[in-house]
Amino acid sequence: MIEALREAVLKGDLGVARAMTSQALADGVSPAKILDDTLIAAMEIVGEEFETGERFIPEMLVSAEAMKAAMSVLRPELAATGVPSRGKIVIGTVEGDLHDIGKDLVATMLEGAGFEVVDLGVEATAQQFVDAVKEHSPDVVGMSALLTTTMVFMPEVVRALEEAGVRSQVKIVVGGAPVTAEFAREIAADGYADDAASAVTLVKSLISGPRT
Ligand code: B1M
Repeated sequence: MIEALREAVLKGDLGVARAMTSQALADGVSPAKILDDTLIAAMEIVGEEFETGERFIPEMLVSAEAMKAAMSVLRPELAATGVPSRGKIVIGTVEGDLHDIGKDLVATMLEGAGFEVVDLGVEATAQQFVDAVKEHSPDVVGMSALLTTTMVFMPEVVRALEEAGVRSQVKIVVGGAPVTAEFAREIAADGYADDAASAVTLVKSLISGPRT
């Protein structure tokens, strides 16, 4: 089952990916195992094949769509319902960056942990982050970047929040494959998370703990 689902994502077969995810859940496979051992594992392979020239953008895209199809089945299992709000987070993938699977996963896990999430989608500009902070008064701003060429927009968002006079009202959390804890410190973010589960732990600790 796990192998077949991974294959479906690799081949970009949306229908099979959706059906296999439902079947795996019905068979009692945990949502975390489906996510880590099949979906994320498949995207790792997709990335490696892209790097070695075995796969091109359209094939990378169909795999991403298949992962999203599987996620549409998995999402309700990952997100708990009826949990009172623990806080609010504005999240987005930064300017110039179209990668949203990881950001969506972080958003889903945060929702599952009881946070209210305002999702700015992809290619969110610094101004959009500022406007969203003014409009929604979140506790946390989360930025995702998957490209070395777009992570440079993260400090721009930090600067824009400072210039708009709202930086001190929020904690800033960053993540995404090329982002590191060191980079987060350099740009004066409040924290970095490696994956969706640690993003939830980080956000919880930032909201309950004192501002550093
Ligand atoms: Co792109 N791509 N891509 N791509 N793509 C990567 C990122 C790449 C590493 C592939 C490779 O070369 N091996 C490479 C980046 C190289 C670099 O800069 N270092 C790359 C490239 C080069 C590109 C293009 C430039 C290709 C081109 O056009 N020549 C182009 C850029 C487009 C753009 O954004 N402007 C491009 C396009 C695309 C597609 C559109 C085809 C598609 C994205 C579809 C979509 O997202 N809707 C795509 C895909 C699918 C990938 C790979 C294969 C998979 C990404 C993914 O979804 N991973 C990726 C290779 C790889 O990552 N192995 C690759 C699964 C996801 C669950 O993980 O997003 O890392 P991830 O999220 C994790 C953590 O990072 C973390 O938690 C998540 C869950 O665990 N996290 C956070 C993420 N955000 C967080 C925020 C947080 C905290 C944690 O706090 C707020």
